[in-house]
Amino acid sequence: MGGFPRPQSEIDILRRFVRALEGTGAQANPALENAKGQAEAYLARLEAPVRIAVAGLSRAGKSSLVNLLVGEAVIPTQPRRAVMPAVILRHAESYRTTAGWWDREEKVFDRLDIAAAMAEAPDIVSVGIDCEVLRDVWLMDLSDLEESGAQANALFVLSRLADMIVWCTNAEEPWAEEESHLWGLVPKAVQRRAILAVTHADHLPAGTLTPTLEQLGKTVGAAFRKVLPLATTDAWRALQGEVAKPEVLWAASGIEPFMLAMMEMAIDCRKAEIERVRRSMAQHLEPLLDQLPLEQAPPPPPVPDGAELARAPEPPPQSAAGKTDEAASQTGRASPALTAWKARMAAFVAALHSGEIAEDEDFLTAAQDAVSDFLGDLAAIGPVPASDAWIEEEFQRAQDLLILMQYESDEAKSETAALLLAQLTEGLAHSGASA
Ligand SMILES: Nc1nc2c(ncn2[C@@H]2O[C@H](COP(=O)(O)OP(=O)(O)OP(=O)(O)O)[C@@H](O)[C@H]2O)c(=O)[nH]1
Ligand SMILES: [Mg+2]
Repeated sequence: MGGFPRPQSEIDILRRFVRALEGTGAQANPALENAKGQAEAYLARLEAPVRIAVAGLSRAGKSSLVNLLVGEAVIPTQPRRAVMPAVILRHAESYRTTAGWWDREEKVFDRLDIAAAMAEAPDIVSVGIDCEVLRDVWLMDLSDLEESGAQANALFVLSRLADMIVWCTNAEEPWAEEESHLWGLVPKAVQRRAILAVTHADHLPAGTLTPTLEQLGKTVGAAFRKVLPLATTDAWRALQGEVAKPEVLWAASGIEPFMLAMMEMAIDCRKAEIERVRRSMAQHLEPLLDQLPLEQAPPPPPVPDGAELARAPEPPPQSAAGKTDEAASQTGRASPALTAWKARMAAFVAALHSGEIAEDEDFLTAAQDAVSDFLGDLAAIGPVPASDAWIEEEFQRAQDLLILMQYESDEAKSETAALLLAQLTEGLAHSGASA
């Protein structure tokens, strides 16, 4: 599997870069000030753990799996009456539970106390525990995805926080109809990195596990990197030494191949993120290093492939609103982002004409897909100049809005969504983006 990648040299370069900028009159130079903000954002990305969402139908075994992975019964697994917001497990030196909201300050308890946090009716709960694995990954237990009252919140967490997903399906009724529907709501960017955990494998009668897995492989296997059986409660009992031969039960539980696959995928996520940051550093920060009176010259950022270096230098930052179509056309060609978005919009319009999009809900879903697919296109286009950073932010915001709109009783959802798409199109066309 290899160790979890730690891009220490990039982190050192960025820290020195930020320190050097703090000590100069960089504030007077908008390009340097901008670069400092970008270096800080890169640092945050390089130092952040990979965020793994654990989702699935109610009682599928999500919390049991998360508890097993940290080796501690942190999240309750009894049936409950109240809906449960997303619970994020992350590393902390000592126990700490936080009730969080999207729009107000969080409330912190200096102990492990999910019940106390829940009593505050938060949008999200975060639990800090001193567990080694959480230094590299966050585990996010998403409950009640199928509950209308909690779904928007869970999808919001998925779209804003998750890097990858473990979907739990119960082996006794694998991939129920409702799961297909819920899976369809998961943002595409998250769906791309997914493992299917087939829980309660120990409940299947002898001889039925293999055909169940084969069937799942045929039907939904293509959507997942791996489809792996799990007997989570057996692994838990083995871990607690509650059985005569814990090692035998542990080995049969499937937890080791699962952990391996999960960490391999997390490592892939981390490597891809490091690569993106490296390319951006080479493109945006390297030219600025010369301008800095660094006491100790940092080594140049790692050089990616030749194509990246051959790119034109970043144009000076300019406001997105100030440019005209004319200005954009003066660049000689449409930006890759605009081209990608136009293609998405053309497909959207074609679906409208063909009658594929017939209802309000279809329109909204298609609009969400267009925006989410475009965000994927943007990621594939690669690093963008700092002046184009607004594109991703703007489309992320639009994605959030479209997700939340599903749960509003707005009569004119399609019109609102159409207006939003039009605004995005106009923004891109008029910006003269070079990305
Ligand atoms: N036999 C068996 N029981 C399991 C397994 N995984 C979970 N369970 C049991 O299934 C029940 C539900 O598990 P949870 O972990 O609470 O499931 P959840 O998906 O978090 O449920 P909600 O939060 O209520 O949606 C509990 O009684 C667990 O002990 C498994 O692999 N095998
Ligand atoms: Mg649970």
